[in-house]
Amino acid sequence: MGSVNAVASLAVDGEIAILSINSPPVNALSQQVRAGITQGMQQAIGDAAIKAIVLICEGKTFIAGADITEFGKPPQPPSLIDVEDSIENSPKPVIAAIHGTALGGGLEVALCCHYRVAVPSAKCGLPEVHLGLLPGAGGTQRLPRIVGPEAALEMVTSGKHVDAKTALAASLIDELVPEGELRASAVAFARKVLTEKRPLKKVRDLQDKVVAARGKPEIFADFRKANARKFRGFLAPEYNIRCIEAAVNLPFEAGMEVERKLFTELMGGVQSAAQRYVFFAERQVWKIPDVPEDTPTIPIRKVGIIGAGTMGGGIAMNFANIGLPVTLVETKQDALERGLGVIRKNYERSAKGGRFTMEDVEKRMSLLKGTLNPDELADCDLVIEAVFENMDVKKEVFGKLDRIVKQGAILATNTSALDINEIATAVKRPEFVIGLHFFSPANVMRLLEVVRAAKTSKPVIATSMQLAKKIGKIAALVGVCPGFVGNRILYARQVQANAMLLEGAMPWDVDKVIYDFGLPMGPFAMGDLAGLDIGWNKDRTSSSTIREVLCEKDRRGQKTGAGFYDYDEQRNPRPSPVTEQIVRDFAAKSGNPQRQISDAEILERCIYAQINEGAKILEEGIAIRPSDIDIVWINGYGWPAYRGGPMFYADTVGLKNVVAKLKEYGPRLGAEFTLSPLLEKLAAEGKRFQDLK
Ligand code: 3H9
Repeated sequence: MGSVNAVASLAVDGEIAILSINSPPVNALSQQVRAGITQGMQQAIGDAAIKAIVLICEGKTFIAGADITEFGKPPQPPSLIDVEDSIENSPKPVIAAIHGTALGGGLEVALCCHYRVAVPSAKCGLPEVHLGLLPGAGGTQRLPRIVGPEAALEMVTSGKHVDAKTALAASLIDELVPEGELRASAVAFARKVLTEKRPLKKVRDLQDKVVAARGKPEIFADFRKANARKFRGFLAPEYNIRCIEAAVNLPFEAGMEVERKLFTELMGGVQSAAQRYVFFAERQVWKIPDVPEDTPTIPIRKVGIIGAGTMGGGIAMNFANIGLPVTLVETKQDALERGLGVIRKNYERSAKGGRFTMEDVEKRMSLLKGTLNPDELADCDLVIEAVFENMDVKKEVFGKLDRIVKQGAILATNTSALDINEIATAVKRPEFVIGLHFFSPANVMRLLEVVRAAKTSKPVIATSMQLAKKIGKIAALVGVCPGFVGNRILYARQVQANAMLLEGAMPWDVDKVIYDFGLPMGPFAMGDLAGLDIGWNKDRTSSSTIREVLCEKDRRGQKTGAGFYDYDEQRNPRPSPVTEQIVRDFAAKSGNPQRQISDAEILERCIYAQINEGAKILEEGIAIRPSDIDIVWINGYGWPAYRGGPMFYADTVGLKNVVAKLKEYGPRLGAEFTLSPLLEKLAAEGKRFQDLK
């Protein structure tokens, strides 16, 4: 025995063969891995001295799934099903030895083994749904047979990883073995199977749990109903549910047929293509061409935050969550107390929801120190300013920080709009100035725009990206421009949405189209949520826009019970006759001919204007790559992952079609609108954004 192929090897321990896979980074089931397993199985089965086989992986994880990079390419034998057959039909018991993560095809392979052991830190999951897929190698048929249809429904539609203890309780694994002793323990387990003459247990033959659910369609109906909002627009969750239904109602082979058919359909569809693209985009986004991975970073042991309002407080929570001490500075005692009170309430709500214990609440609160004295920021390694959005105020704060905070510390601003290059002129160390644009609520939203100013140093960028990862954010590095990437593109949409109100559309007409496209809400509902009075000044208001008039009537959004919409006690929106009249008055004054605007026009003008702005952002080098823009819009604005982000969506529509439509709408797009030369060029060349390398 010895090496089977480049990624698989066989070792022998007495009468036990150990088939070991070593294919970094995650032992994905590439053609070589599949071949390695089938050949290794053949060898072990063919050797009369071998009585049982342990399947184990080297490196940081058990098999983490099919090799996603092979999707869409012609299939190479052996298939994953062949691999599974070689294991499941083995006349000798096969034991999966799991560490790290057994995911997707990896767990499906493990489910074909006769027994499974795992270390306590291991996790199991079927995350295919995140790729717009379903487990296509028997996972939907075997999992419910072992854990029951309810638990299976939850696992396949959420894609969540289950920890080893839970997996043991659900019979998904047979035994927990000590950390660091997986191989020896798995061999010992195999010996036990032999000495106790345990049967070759095949999950596919288990019947009890699926039979018990037969004739109970309410299991599925209730599940669909309970998750309707979460699954809205996505195909894969529904297809996963249908497969579990098939597992309950059909014999194994017939269920496999259903799985195969639905898997093939999903794999060929645009949703899965989009979600697979997002998978890689989420990993690309961390890679910065001129800031290599080995760039030195600045140790961050203590964080300072100026401003304990909604933003500052939310930002502070991120750091306390990972055990970093935070000093929060306010100008007034009551504002400080209010800020800390809100943080405590948020934490307590999470504790009540079962996310962590009350003890954790106290631990986190004890890391937060409030003060009115900015001198206490002196020894912080990172200070984030989250004060009022005003250039003079920000510059004054930075000037002060420059005098107070130790050399070598990062000075960050949470501005969402202001020119960070100008802010950096207020300090003598502009290379330490960076933008950390958190999205509200900052303790919840996953996106962080890391804004690189002209003089920001590479270690400051590398540290910010690393820290973002530590606090569980997804960070996109962007450059300085008004609104950066996210809000600049949002603004481009808003211009079109506002214009259409003057041409005959109502706010709810526009919002409905955007909602139906898959975003959580349209531009006007979003305005109501954020507050229409952001940037509004009651002393200088001049009834010059619909929004101003709404504010003047104290319709300042959800918080006042009315904005573009009227809201009931539960904050459910209703189209408002007051708004309708205001819109009609403005439309009449505009002199525009009023017309019925089609849903297609609403969608195209809103979304194509965004795409055009995204192209300009790329031209100007504000974003590194199109997929970074998509990451911003998926994680900061709820763009549906099944449409892959605005730039990916543009590729699916065809850039030629996008340009043609923008030209067709012409003057309607407004005086401010200009077509992006990059977009026009790519369209003329028949290329996609994805072709930009
Ligand atoms: C499936 O199994 C379908 C079957 O049901 C049916 C088939 C018929 N393939 O995430 P990381 C790369 S679908 C190829 O940064 P971590 C990744 O791109 C699959 N490549 O590490 C990255 O490359 P790079 C179901 C993969 O430690 C590198 O590995 N399985 C795959 O933070 C490191 O990744 C899944 O969906 C793959 N399957 O997290 C699991 N996975 O360095 C997907 C990763 O060049 N994977 N890469 O950027 C994960 O969730 C995480 O990677 C994991 C490790 C938790 C395993």
